[in-house]
Amino acid sequence: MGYKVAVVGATGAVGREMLRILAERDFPASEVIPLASARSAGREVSFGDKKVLKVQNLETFDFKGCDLGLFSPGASVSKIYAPKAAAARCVVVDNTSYFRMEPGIPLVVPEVNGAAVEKAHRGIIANPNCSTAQLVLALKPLHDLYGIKRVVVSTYQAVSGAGKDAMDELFNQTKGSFVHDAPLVEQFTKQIAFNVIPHIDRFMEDGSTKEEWKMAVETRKILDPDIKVLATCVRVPVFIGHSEAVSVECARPVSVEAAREALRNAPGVVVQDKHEDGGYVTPLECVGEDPTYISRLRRDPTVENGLAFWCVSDNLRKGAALNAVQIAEELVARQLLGAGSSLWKPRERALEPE
Ligand code: A2P
Ligand code: 11C
Repeated sequence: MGYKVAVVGATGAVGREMLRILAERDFPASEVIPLASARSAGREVSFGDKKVLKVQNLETFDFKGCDLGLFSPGASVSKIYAPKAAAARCVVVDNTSYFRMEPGIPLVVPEVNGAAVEKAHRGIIANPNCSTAQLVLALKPLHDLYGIKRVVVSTYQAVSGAGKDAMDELFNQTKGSFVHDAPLVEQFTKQIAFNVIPHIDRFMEDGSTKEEWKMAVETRKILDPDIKVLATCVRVPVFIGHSEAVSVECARPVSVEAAREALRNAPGVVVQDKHEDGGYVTPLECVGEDPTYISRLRRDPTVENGLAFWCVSDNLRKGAALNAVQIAEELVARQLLGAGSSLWKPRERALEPE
């Protein structure tokens, strides 16, 4: 039995990774259809090592007969096409921010709240922001152990989070600097090469940015509505791999050793934390890797019951494409994918308590 899978945004940084991961994990697909804008129709993209697929135009594509749509074409595009796909009974896993905070749309990191896929009455499941996905993976075992009350996190986010054009901008500015070219600034608000920019996504009324807001509200939706989160999100001149310096304040007394053990046993998490030169993970080392790496775990002595750590993950994988494919695998495991799926009995399911 195989599923017909559409990958929307297949020529983008995340879409290409979705194709790679579907092939790598041998997802039970009978057919994979890459979709992008009319600009890319007819272009070829790789699917695994051996296959090449022709990109089709999303605008004219009919989702009827598709079982699964993995979407990463930007929020304004998902807004229009994800509901169209779901109306054709194609379950959408959407990587954009558009549906995440809507009631009735599950926001899922399978290792943390996989069962939430059962509540996808509307046929759309949201994938969290990349910086949230790796954070909640690390927070979950600590929350189970000690009850997290408050999180303070500073991020160091790779340019690939902003897409393929942003990666080109870092490359061109870096290259250009050696021949004294004036930097072309289009994708970011300032030069990103040899710089850091404390601004991701648009500004909110309270002076925070939408990226910082997303980290707070998404963490609460996935993990616990009572956790307070203060985030400062910063773009750094790294191509792939988001890093986060995290401090948590817990309700109960903490032990660094017990926290380390809980993180070691947590799915999707790897602890690499030697107190010596190089005994920690940097973003360059996590590229192409699935886990979220934890290093520099220690007590935060400035608050009662405080812990601090460093957390790194491939933002295109766990932060986006891998998590989306894992959600699809969760649907398969729960027999929620395919024409006969009970996901398409909305009336009965809508009556179930949330
Ligand atoms: P295209 O390459 O045809 O523009 P990234 O996040 O790396 O910038 O990638 C965005 C992805 O979303 C690309 O695959 C891009 O396709 C796709 N995309 C952008 N706008 C549209 C649209 N209007 N319709 C379909 N796909 C789109
Ligand atoms: C970035 N985290 O690094 C963003 C990218 O809400 O899906 C993902 C934006 C989102 O720029």
